[in-house]
Amino acid sequence: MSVFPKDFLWGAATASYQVEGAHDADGKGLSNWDVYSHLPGTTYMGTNGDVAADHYHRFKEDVALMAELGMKSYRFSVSWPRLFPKGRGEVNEAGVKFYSDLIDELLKYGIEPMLTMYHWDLPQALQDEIGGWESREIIDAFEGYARLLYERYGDRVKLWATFNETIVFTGLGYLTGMHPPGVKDPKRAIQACHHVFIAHARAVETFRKMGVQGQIGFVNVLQPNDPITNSAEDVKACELAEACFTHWFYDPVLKGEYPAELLAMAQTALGVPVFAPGDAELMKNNICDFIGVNYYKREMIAANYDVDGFEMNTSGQKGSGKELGWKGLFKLVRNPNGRYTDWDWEIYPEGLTDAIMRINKRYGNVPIYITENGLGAKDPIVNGEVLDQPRIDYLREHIQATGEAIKLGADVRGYYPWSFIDLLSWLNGYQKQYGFVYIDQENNLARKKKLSFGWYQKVISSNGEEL
Ligand code: BGP
Repeated sequence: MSVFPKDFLWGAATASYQVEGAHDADGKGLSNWDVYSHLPGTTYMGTNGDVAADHYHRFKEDVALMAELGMKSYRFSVSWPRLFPKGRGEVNEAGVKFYSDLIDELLKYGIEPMLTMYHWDLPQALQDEIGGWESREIIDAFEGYARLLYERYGDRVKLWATFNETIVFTGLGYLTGMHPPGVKDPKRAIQACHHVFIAHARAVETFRKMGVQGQIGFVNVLQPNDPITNSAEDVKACELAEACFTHWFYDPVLKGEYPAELLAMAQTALGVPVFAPGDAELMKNNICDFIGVNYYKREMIAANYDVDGFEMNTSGQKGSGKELGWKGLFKLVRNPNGRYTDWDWEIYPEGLTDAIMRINKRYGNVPIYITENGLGAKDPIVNGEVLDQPRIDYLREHIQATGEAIKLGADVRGYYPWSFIDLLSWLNGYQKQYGFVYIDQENNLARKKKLSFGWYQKVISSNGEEL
């Protein structure tokens, strides 16, 4: 018998900027990514999401493929500037209609929509006019956006996630400078991140006040950190990494507060986050209904006496990734015994069981959805067929790892591989593929099912028994 519950949501995920294209169609405003990706030197070979998979124009064809795959649920995100071209104020009805039609199309096939409100594409107007996430004004703007989503889609969408991977868009946006707005300042990063938690709490509060039927959660990446040796220094460095990367992002939404020790450290050293009156109560009173976990890899951690910097492998040249970290605190190092992808991400399925069980241990038996998991690879094409066997192997092992956590008692309710279709990888271009469906860039973006498509179809129809 399958370890997966009868109503387990087998799904797949995408995000607006990475899949939709149509970046200026039908009254959409520009997002921060529309602007940033056009600046020289920001992305791999200057790739951008202007056209992407053109899902905006082809969503019916794509949803038909989802239905053929047997998907029970589809996780997508809404582009805020498609609905509010300036981030607030005037609503773009054509944008509202696009997601309304998408939701109807999904429901027509019995596919449960999971809607992510913010997967990194901020209206550029909010960056220019108020300073984006650094301004408290954004909290009201986000709440207004959330309210519109509840009003227009609340009758049909039952699964809601406010934010995707806050660590990435605030960390890369304000600390390492690799995402928009390209700032490198820990103090500004921590305060921007605080505004995200408050915007989240406000959106949850409004959701409940408006009586929207369904569940609302938050999506985080989880990279379990393990010390590279058992030495006291490495273990201590690893505990700090776990607090910074994991507890800082999960505690506020699942416990309604920051981890106390780290909060004291940040406030003493940098004077942030600054709380406004009411912030602490708002966080405390608006704990999530569920948590979405994105899992790709784990990180090995060592004490750090030398490395200060963040150079990533964005080319897919295996081994070109460098050690990265903060001098004096910790660094991320390579596991000499590990299996790695071409982008130097460790393939470690047991880490997914660990990730789930670490959440279970710290926060109790909270409902969990695996909202992303997948292998980025340059897929081989043989006689016109996309033979992505490594993806099948990766997903099989990770589905098994999810099953292990369920056996251990975790309440995992769904699994959404990243990604349904090939799409733009933010910094790595189109050559880092994740999809079950291939996009032929040479042939008018024609869709083609990969080997993994037929495989995942069986996984779903057997409720995870046939792997
Ligand atoms: C997550 C993001 C996704 C997706 C994925 C793969 O962090 O939520 O949007 O991009 O990672 O990452 P990448 O595209 O960098 O390989």
